Parts: sequence; C-alpha cells; structure tokens
Amino acid sequence: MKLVSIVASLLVAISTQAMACEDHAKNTTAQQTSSQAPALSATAQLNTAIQISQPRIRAVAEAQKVTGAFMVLSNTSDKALDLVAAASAIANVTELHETTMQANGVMKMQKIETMTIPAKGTLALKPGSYHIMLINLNQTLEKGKAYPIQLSFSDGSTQTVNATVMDITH
Ligand SMILES: [Cu+2]
Repeated sequence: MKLVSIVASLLVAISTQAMACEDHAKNTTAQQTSSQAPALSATAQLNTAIQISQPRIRAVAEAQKVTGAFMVLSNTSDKALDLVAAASAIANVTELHETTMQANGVMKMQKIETMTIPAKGTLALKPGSYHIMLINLNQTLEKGKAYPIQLSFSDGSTQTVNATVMDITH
C-alpha cells in the first residue's frame, strides 16, 4: 500500500513538472513572437496613425561620413501630422532635410524643422526631395543590413523603423 501511494505521488509530481515545462515553452514562444513583430514591420505597431514603408539608407563609400535615409510615410488619420524629429545610433547628428531646385537650376539642401504628412495621404522621402540626413556616421554601414531610425511625430507618437542599406541611384 505504501509503495503504491509513493508511486502515485511521484507520478503526480512528474506530470505537474511536465505541464509546467510545456507552459513555459508556450510562454517563451509567445514572447519571442511578440518581440520580433516590430522588427519585421513598422506598420505592425499599434496606436499610431503613421505607417512606414520602404525604409532605406543610401549605401556610401566607407570614407563618406554622411548619407540619406528615405521612406514613405502614410497618414491613416483625418488630421495632418508632422514628422518632427529623427534619431539614429549610427550617426552623431540626424536632421530632417529638404532638397529643392533653386531658381538658377542648382539643387540646394537645407535643414527643416518638420515635414507634413497630409491627412489620409502620404509623404515620400526620396532623393531630390525630403530626406533624413545621417551626419557624422560613427560606423561602417553594411550593404543589405538594416539599421534602426527613431521617428517622432507631432501627435506625440514615436516609431522605430529598420532601414536597409542599399544602392540608391535616383
Ligand atoms: Cu540632406
């Protein structure tokens, strides 16, 4: 009788442990999935009116310490929103810039404080237009690799987007 009860309690102990392990495994999987989601797509983030697509950084020669980042910002809300700041650990200075054509036909780039994404509209950051300037790069950017850029918007929201380094010709 005694032996039977010992075996029975052992079995209970073993099965409890097995269940605990299974639960743990499930939790770990769930945590990994949720922590990976933002890295895969900036648009997966909740509570934001801005969706970001095609984030990219212009590949530059190692000696060049300045480059530009480009992307498309889509505003899903019915109010215009501004991009008010950008930051990245790969550059000592990150600025919002606009390139415009001067009256004399010369392209000129200047720092701007904000860029507006119209209500229910998009703003394309692209060469020869709006862009994010990464100044004093503090590391060599590897082609094909993605680097995080933090964006702050006028509604107080922020998003981190992973921009891939690639050849950008136009
Ligand atoms: Cu610039």
